[in-house]
Amino acid sequence: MKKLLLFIIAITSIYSSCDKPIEPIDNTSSKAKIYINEFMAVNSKTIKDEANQYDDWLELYNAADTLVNLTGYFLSDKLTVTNKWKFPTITISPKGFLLVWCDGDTLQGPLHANFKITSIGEPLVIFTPEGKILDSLSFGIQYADTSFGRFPDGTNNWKYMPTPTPGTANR
Ligand SMILES: [Ca+2]
Ligand SMILES: [Ca+2]
Repeated sequence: MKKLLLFIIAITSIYSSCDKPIEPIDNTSSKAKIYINEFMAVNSKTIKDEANQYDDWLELYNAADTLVNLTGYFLSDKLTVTNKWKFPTITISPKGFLLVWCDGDTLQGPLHANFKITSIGEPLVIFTPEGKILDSLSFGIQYADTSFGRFPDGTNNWKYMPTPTPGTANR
């Protein structure tokens, strides 16, 4: 009986030590609060990428209080294609923003996706490495140099934004 009790105590302590987080990186799909927060499908004069081009872009927002590791996650413009563009090795800080160029110019830098955002509307999706949807939206017609975004950041309230804020809080 005593041996059994000791065994149970040993097992319990092993399990509880496994539960302790090693570092504050939250990349489990159930806990991660990463949102497609703002995007622009027709950029003619708003912001240039590293190659001096006015290209489509989207902004991600981490609504959580923990750093999130996006390595191995995917962005897609099709609900049926879970592995369209793979994020590079990258994290997004608590309450932080991340700008991804959607220009098809994958050789221009690590944050250039292999698809563009159509101005007539389509889905945009973040997939987990396991192919589960982390965030998605479907949008309608988009207008030049007006972004479409959540306000306040990370909420379900979407609006056209005549004053785009790529990489910073929406307004
Ligand atoms: Ca480009
Ligand atoms: Ca923004």
